[in-house]
Amino acid sequence: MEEELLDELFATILDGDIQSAPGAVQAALDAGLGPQKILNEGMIAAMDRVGELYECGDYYVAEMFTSAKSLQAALGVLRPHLQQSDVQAAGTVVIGTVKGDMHDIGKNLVTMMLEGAGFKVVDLGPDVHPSRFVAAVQEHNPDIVALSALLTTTMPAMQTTLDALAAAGLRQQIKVIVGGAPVNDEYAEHIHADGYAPDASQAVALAKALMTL
Ligand code: B1M
Repeated sequence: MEEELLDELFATILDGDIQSAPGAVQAALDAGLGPQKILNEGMIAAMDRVGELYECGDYYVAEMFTSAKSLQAALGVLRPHLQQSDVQAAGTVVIGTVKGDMHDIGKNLVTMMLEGAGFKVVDLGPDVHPSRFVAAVQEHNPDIVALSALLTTTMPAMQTTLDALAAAGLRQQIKVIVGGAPVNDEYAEHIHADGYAPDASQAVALAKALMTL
């Protein structure tokens, strides 16, 4: 039964079925499946499959796009279940996907989980120029800046963003954390970021840990 519901959700996302994806999440929730299981096994697993199909030429950008839309529609239903509402404001985070990179689903998930953990999050969206990160730090005085990148070609924009923050004299007052599929610990160290998180829940754990330093 659980497997069937997860398979159904997986299929709605794989097929880019924007109409049915929210209902498939609701059905899984109604059957008592945990939100984290629904997210990981029904939704993120489907997007990974979409990536594989794109890589081998079975899917084009259009299919990737409708799958992304259906995942976003499904997330709308899951969002309140991923968030715990009874937590204190834990700090302020400015988040964005770096310049040149339009992928925002992972970043949106990180935002959602940080908000759920009580952080105030200023979400700058995708394709954020380093100067916009600088302006946002000046305006919002955050504790943490979180950078997302999904393309190997946009990873260097993380470095450029860190350089821009340093040039503006802001680097010492914030912690910068990075994430996204091609990013890893080694890269974070290489660009002198303050931390790397492989997924949204570890991004929350990292942000919380940095707040205690
Ligand atoms: Co794109 N795309 N895409 N795409 N796309 C990838 C990333 C790719 C791996 C597909 C593939 O070839 N297998 C590939 C990149 C290859 C590479 O660089 N090595 C790729 C490509 C090539 C492209 C284009 C260049 C295609 C083209 O036009 N020829 C183009 C680039 C556009 C641009 O950005 N300039 C492009 C476009 C698109 C769409 C617009 C169609 C769409 C994005 C829609 C959107 O985001 N609104 C899209 C999609 C959907 C994907 C895949 C299929 C799925 C990405 C996703 O949403 N995953 C992706 C393949 C894949 O990743 N399996 C692919 C689900 C999401 C929950 O996971 O984003 O990894 P993820 O986020 C995770 C973690 O990474 C982490 O936590 C999240 C939750 O656990 N995390 C953070 C993310 N950010 C974090 C920040 C943090 C911490 C953790 O801060 C501290």
